[in-house]
Amino acid sequence: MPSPESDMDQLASKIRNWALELGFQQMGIAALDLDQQHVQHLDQWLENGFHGDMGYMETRRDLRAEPQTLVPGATRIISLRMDYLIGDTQPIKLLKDSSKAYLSRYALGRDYHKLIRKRLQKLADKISAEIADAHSGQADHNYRVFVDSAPVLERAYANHSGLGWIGKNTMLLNRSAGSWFFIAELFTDLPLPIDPPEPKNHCGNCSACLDICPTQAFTGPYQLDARRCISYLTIESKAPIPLELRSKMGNRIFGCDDCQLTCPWNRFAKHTGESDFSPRHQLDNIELVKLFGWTEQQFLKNTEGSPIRRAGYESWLRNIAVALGNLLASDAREPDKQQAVQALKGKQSTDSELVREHINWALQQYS
Ligand code: B12
Ligand code: SF4
Repeated sequence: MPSPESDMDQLASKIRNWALELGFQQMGIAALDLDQQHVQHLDQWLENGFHGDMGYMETRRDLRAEPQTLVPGATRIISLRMDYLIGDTQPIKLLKDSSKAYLSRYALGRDYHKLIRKRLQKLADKISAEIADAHSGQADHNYRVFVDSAPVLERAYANHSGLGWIGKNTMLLNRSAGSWFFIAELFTDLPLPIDPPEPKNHCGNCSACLDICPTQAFTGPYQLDARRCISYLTIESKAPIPLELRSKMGNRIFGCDDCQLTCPWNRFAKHTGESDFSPRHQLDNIELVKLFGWTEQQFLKNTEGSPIRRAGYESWLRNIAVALGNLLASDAREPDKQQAVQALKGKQSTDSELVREHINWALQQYS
């Protein structure tokens, strides 16, 4: 008779195989206890006000710090990662072309929340079926699946479960996959064997990510002031974009990848095999004026099932107006500038005061 311990070993290796079959690239298991260094890091971050208007980071602090309260009875976290980088996009070239829009590589295709949640559920179902088989249909496990939006310190757990180390840019980095991947997890009460945590930080003396950040959002290694991060400014914040940061945003209209693009470990990043992450509506190579021309109905239609929806139409126009202002201040071709001026003027009478103000700022950049 196999011991309960070896049952769990066998189950863990089955879970690993199922995870790969379901399109995850790696899986690791950690105990639920959180290294208090992570909690201290979070508390310091909140105390510094680095979360800006992301009130949920503050109000749900306790759930993040005490995950036992999130899923009563759970003792393990199965952490998973899924690559999302698309092969044939040319991010660096795009960032240099001020007439085109740059959107974060993660946001070009289908919303990962939906895709990953479904896969996690399938993984949980397989585990349930396996346990039911082993116990003549009598047993089940208490679990919950999460990706991104739950109050879970995902990078901390991914680090605990051996998926990588936390880099100076605060990304989870993996020696054979860089950082172009999402993280997700399954909380469970099954006493699965724990994997060794990533033992080392491999950033060394490199500070490429800290140096390249267009808005100097890092106050030091491992310290990100989100209020200056273009990802926060273009996706999370509903406020006017601070004047002193606008010219630094270039053509980045939804998120930012600079601190990943520059990371040497991303030479080892693998391209995703998920066709759902393929770019929609030519978002990987499209003129700013075309996107600015979308009506609200077009925006809602074109962003159905896409992470871009999160920003909302008003922020979308605000962000593109800034990028068009930067185009007008650049050495772009005169016809491109004329098109930008026309596009901006065409929306100058919008009801949104926020958008109007950004349009007026953009037009002032034309000299
Ligand atoms: C809020 C948030 C943001 C905010 C704040 C980012 C931040 N660095 O905190 C904003 C909007 C700016 C943002 C931007 C981005 N995000 Co974001 N974001 C989150 C979210 C929802 C919470 C992150 C969090 O808890 N922040 C609080 C601070 C304190 O945490 P932290 O900096 O990560 O530090 C923690 C640990 O890393 C650790 N730590 C950090 N440094 C050190 C050093 C030492 C010595 C120790 C011991 C511990 C330690 O302590 C902290 C507590 O665990 C997570 C999803 C989730 N539920 O976790 C996604 C998440 C982190 N984001 C993700 C992504 C992809 C991005 C972007 C690349 C998107 C884009 N292209 O625009 C950028 C990257 C910017 C960056 N350099 O971080 C992925 C990251 C995947 C990965 N490989 O790491 C996540 C995990 C979502 C997911 N499920 O895949 N994000
Ligand atoms: S995502 Fe861009 S703006 Fe944000 S920290 Fe990284 S390089 Fe800076």
